[in-house]
Amino acid sequence: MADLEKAKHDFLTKLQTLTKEADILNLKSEYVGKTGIVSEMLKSLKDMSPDERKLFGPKANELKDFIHDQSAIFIAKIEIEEINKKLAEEKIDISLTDNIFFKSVKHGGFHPRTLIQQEIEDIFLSMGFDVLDGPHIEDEFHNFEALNIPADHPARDMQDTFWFNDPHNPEDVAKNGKKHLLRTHTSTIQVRGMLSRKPPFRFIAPGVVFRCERTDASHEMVFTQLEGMMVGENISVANLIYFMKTILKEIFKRDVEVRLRPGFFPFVEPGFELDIRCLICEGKGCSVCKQIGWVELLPCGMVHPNVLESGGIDSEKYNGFAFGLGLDRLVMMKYGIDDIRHLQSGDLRFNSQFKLF
Ligand code: FA5
Repeated sequence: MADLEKAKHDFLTKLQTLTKEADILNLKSEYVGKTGIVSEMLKSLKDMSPDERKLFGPKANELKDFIHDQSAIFIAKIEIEEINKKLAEEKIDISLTDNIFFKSVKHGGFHPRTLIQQEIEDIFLSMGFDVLDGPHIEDEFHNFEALNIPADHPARDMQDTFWFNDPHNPEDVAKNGKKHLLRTHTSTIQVRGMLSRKPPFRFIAPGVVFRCERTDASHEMVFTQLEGMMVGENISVANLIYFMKTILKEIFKRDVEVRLRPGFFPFVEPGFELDIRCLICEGKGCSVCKQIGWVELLPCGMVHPNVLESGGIDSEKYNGFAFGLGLDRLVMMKYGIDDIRHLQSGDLRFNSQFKLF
């Protein structure tokens, strides 16, 4: 029994001096490993008398368990100390604005298109408009038919369309319904808006659109439009012009030269093209305005009765206006950006020139 007490005392004394997990494991093995001090004592049980064995056996096993437990406790202590040390070393004082962490972090900012879109949304929300969204993948009903552009109508060629493969087989079309495409304009949301509400209503709908076009300084294949629609009783061209002027005044915060000319879109009658005097070259002629000094920005018009009827609206009782703002071009005019492709470039040297959060 005295040997057991001594073994326990020696083990504890040595354990308290150790600071590494590997050393503790070695010590443990020295005592309770295959040929360890306590293990050897247990082996000697067989040579003892039954009375001695009864007394010594449980005590030796108790010591063995004690050594296992103490070793595990000391290893855990070392691990905790290591974690605490690491935490103390890596602690960042976030109240210090000029520490190394803050110096190395570059602050992000909003994309210029987001800035303008948010500004326009705020303007229209303050005038009682809702802001709607719609799917990028559309069918030909929402992109064309409901907008008074039936199949084989030449106006389908005005916007080069990315069609999905599924529809090319006429049997499929007959079975599955309308062909699918990437929406070519946000006017699809006019249809969705009309079908989901009752007049009077007014909404805008910003979003990405897709056209299979060659790109140049003012044309992208993926670009952004902002649709607007107002339907009610006795809405006039004067109302339309008021809202168009309001957007431009609020965005540019100064007078900009615009011209209104007749424009053809099957979904409006009469239809207009609102052009802005090119602010990149001040009208002298450049690659953005194709040397003509004007940029097509905001086509609009009075909603065609056929469109109202497709949207489930009584065209005898109600009328309205719609517009489809070229949001990227507005952003270009506002910030003097001379190539639309900068907007999608993801180049931080470009993006970081705009307002920070
Ligand atoms: C349309 O897309 C009509 N849905 C707009 C409309 C809505 C008219 C409601 C009447 C009533 P358009 O194809 O012209 O029209 O495009 C509208 C605007 O999007 C253009 O004036 C122009 O500013 C912008 N835009 C057109 N094509 C591109 C392009 N490839 N890249 C960048 N902007 C473009």
